[in-house]
Amino acid sequence: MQHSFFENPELYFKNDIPTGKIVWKSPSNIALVKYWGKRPVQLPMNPSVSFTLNNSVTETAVEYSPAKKGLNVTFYFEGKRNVSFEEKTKKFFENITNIFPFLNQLEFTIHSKNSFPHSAGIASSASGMSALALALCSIENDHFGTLNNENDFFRKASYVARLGSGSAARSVYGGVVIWGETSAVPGNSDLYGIPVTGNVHKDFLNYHDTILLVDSGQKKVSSRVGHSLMENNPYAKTRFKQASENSVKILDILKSGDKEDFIKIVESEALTLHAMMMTSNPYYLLMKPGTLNIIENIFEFRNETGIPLCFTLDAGPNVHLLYPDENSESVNNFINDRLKPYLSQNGFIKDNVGNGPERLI
Ligand code: 2P0
Repeated sequence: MQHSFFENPELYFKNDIPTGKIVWKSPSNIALVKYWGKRPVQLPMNPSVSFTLNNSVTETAVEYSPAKKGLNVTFYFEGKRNVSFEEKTKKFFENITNIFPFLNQLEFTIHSKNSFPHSAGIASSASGMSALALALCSIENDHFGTLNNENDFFRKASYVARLGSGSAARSVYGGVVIWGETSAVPGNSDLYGIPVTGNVHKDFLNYHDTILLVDSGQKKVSSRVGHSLMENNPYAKTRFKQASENSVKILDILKSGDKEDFIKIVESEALTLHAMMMTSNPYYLLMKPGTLNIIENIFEFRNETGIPLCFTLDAGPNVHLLYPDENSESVNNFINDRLKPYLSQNGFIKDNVGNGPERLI
């Protein structure tokens, strides 16, 4: 599918300009194989594969009405006017008027809220941008009827979400999602994510992700800067090749249900992401002592019990614990008995693989 599918110059109101309200709830996701490094415009240097989460969601209400003085956005986050989100969203909308020409005819009031704390280290750009992209696709379909086919609807939502934030391309579907070209999966693309849940073993479809909040401080480095550091990272080429191979491997593993092989890829991906940050110029150390203490404890727990608990990391110090549903009691006890000293006052967030976004209004 080409860019032209997504850009339809006919999508503008020829007569009356409507008023309406659309609400979407969209989840965050956690990458098993990481996207780190991109090229213009928001295209990944390698494929990535993720679990969509269930409880960590953004709910976004988009109210639209005829514009008095051209495209305009007023943005409320958690009930308060947020000028920074407002400017970011307006700029984003201005950048995608070729995709949705009707944006120029509307003004927007947006109310958005997250189910998780702002600085929890959960990818709020993934849930936030996917909710927004879904709302824009709903405006298109409600008034032009051009996205009645469900595949077309979500594919376009993923394409648009990607332009807002790369990882958001993966949040428009539930279960397991791949974003980025690999010859191993027919139909996938750098332009949008596609769901691969139909080929996933049932044990992985109700996997748990408990997010341990080691540090709730500000991010040390933005995703934008993090991705750009890969442009001069001496190991970049090898890393992109490895991630492509790991994407193919993880899809096979997810299909077979092999937890030992799952652990090897997922933990290696997390550590490699951090290794990329450590070997960039300038270099960043995003783990905290608590992060390493938790990882050591996971290794010990796994050796002692044989329970296939593993970890992954985002570009920060918090630790995602991934484990099967049947081990949730043992892992809960492990967190309470051994990991509490390394957690910040926010503790942890219990989540699991979810079914994807939902339109509420
Ligand atoms: C991922 N991360 O695959 C990787 C792993 C964080 C670590 O994608 O610049 O917010 O908006 O495209 O998606 C975080 O970066 O970056 C991210 P942009 P994004 O989930």
